[in-house]
This record gives sequence, C-alpha cells and structure tokens, in this order.
Amino acid sequence: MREVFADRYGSPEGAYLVQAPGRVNLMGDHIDYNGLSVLPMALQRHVSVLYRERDDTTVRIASTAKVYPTREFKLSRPIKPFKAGDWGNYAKAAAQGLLERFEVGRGFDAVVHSDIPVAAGLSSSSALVVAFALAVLHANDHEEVERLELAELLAEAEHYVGTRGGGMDQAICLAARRHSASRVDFNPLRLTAHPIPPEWNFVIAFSLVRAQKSGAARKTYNARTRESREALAQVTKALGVAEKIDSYPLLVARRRTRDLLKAAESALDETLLRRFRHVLTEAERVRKAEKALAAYDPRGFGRLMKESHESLRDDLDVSCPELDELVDTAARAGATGARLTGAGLGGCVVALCPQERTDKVLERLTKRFYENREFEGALEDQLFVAEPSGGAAVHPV
Ligand code: NG1
Repeated sequence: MREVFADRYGSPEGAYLVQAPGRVNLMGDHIDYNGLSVLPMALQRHVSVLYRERDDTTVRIASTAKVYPTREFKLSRPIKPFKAGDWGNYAKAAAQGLLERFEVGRGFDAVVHSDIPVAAGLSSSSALVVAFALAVLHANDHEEVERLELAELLAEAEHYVGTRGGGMDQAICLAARRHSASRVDFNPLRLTAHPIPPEWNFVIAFSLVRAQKSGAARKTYNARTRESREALAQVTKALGVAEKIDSYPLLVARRRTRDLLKAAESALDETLLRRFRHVLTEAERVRKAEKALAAYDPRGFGRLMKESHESLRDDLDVSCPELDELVDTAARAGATGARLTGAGLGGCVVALCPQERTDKVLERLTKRFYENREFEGALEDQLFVAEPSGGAAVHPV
C-alpha cells in the first residue's frame, strides 16, 4: 500500500490506516432486511484504506489490485454515481450518506487493499463502505460519531449501489468484539456479544462462485426482499391484523411460528409460502443458536446450521451445487454442522468443527473440492479458519 501510495501521491507521511473487517454470519441469513435478529462475527480479514487528507474536497482512490482503476470525485452534493458495478460507487455511497448528515468538506488521497475474497458473502462491500466512511469522518475531525448511529446511517447509504440490503454487515463491521459473535437486533440497532468457545473452530470455504451483488445476484437478492414483504402483507391481511402488525418482529412476537405457518398455507401461493417459512424458521434458529452458543452446545448449534442450509437451499432457493457440495463434504469429514453464509448464490460456507476434527475437515475439503478446480490466489484465501475479530479502527502510520 505504501508503494502504491508513494507512486501515486508522494510520501505517505502523515497518513492514517483504516481497517474494516469482513464478517461471517453464523445464523440468520436473508432476515436482517426484515428487521429480524442475526448472529454474525467479524473476521481477521480486512479492507484497509491508507489515506492522507487534502486541502480541498477531492477524493482520489487507487487500489493495490490492478483490476480496480483509480477513481476521483468531489465531496459535494449530489454525488452522481459512476456506472453500475463500478467499485468507486462504494466510496461514493459512504460520502453521499455522510454529506447528508455532517459537515464533511475535506477530501483525501487513498490507497485501498483488501484480503477479503470479493463477492464471496463475507461482506467485502460493506467493509469498503465502512472503511471509506471512517476515512471521511476522521479526515473531517468527526471522531465523535457513535458507532451504532454510523452503522445505521451506512446501511441506508449502501443502498446507493442498488442493493436493498439489511443492516447486519455495517453493524458487525463497526461494533464487533474480539473472540465473540454478536446477536444484532434492529430498530433500534443493538449488539449483544457472546464469546466463541476456544475449542469451536469455524472453517470458511469459498465455493469459487462469485455472487456479484452489483450484477445478476442483485436481482435475486432484491426479489427475496420483495417476496418476504409481500408474504408478510398477505398473511397479516388473511389474519385480519394488517393494520396492527406491519413487521416480522411484531408478527413473531405476537403469534406462534406453528400457527403462522398454518395460516400461511391457505393465504400464500407455493413460492411465497416457502419464502415465508424460511423467514420464520430462520428467526427461530437464531434464537436457538444464541442459546446453544451461550450453553457451549456445539451439537445443538451444528444441527441448526444444517437446518438453516436446507432452508436457504429449498425454501429460499439461494444455494448452488458448489455450496451444497462444500456443506456435504464438510459434514462427511466430521464438521458438526455447515451452512452457506451471507446472501448465497455463490460465496462461502461456514462449518463448525471441533478442534480435533478441524484438520481433517480442511484436508478433505482441499482434496475433494479445491484440488480439482482452478482458482486465483492461494488456497489459504479460499479456505481458512475464522478468527472472531474486533470492529473497524483507524491507526496513525
Ligand atoms: P452479503 O453476503 O455480503 O452479500 C447481504 C446483505 C446483508 C444480508 C445478507 C444475507 C448487504 C450489504 N448485505 O450480505 O445485509 O441480508 O446478504 O443474510 O446488502
């Protein structure tokens, strides 16, 4: 990063380094955008931004990866997006969101580097938005902004790139605790940390299928948000409570899952029924998984992971053959449970492995999955053990 910086902008003296972690979601996928709680943890992999402030409003960003060309824009409203899919839009998303709330007129020169696999369901996009946002705030002497307030603002701001996502990624990226996973609740946003037992290993394996959120996967993702909202509207209408119950959290607080599924059977068509069932059962699995984690019950946790994967595959239709193969291979090699993580349609799986079986799982995945396939970069970038890490931070260099 220093080399690229020196090459583009001169000496990095006086520069700062922002590091924003990727995340793995352990339970609760495709429900955060319905306001339901989820259970992610931050990873030891980061988007890093080395930046030095300027005297004007210009923001210049370069990447250590050659595929991402240098981008430049000004911190003044409105910020017109680059064309769809352009990586510079993540920086613009952060800037536009912050401009609406704060006085931020000082730009910077920056170099970005990431060791989070891109489009792999590990939230590299939100890490990028968070890293830029912290750079903008820090360059403009706004360090007082509260983490959860910022997370809520950035969840909204990221919609600038076109995906109507939930708020899980920005929250865990900004407010994660080391050695812990966190239950994230929404409206208002809150995090409750739970230590990960040291003998539980979460293995992450990339399917090598990229789910480009700015491309085709976006359509499916946005369709799932729409379908789940539609299902809610139809069920509450059929129950005659549409005026009083207008959200999933209210619905699951007032009625039992079993009763709701029964009502949904006659109210919804086959597709919406499956979407609705995923949302309700996944919300329940988050509650149970949190208990299993607090009780140090790996078997219980693993069973829930298995059920969650089946639900994401069969009810939500967001798995793919490679993800199913990874889940299956990990389970056969002795993982206690495995599931796809994040938005799906490619990306990664996460497998819970007891310490004594972790090497076997890693070895079997290498042999059965990665040895037959071509991929860019090292094997350790596709397959690694997660280290539950802390939230994003700014350091002087
Ligand atoms: P990933 O897996 O990073 O594409 C997306 C959403 C999350 C959440 C998950 C599915 C964004 C920024 N992230 O994450 O909010 O809905 O899918 O659980 O849209």
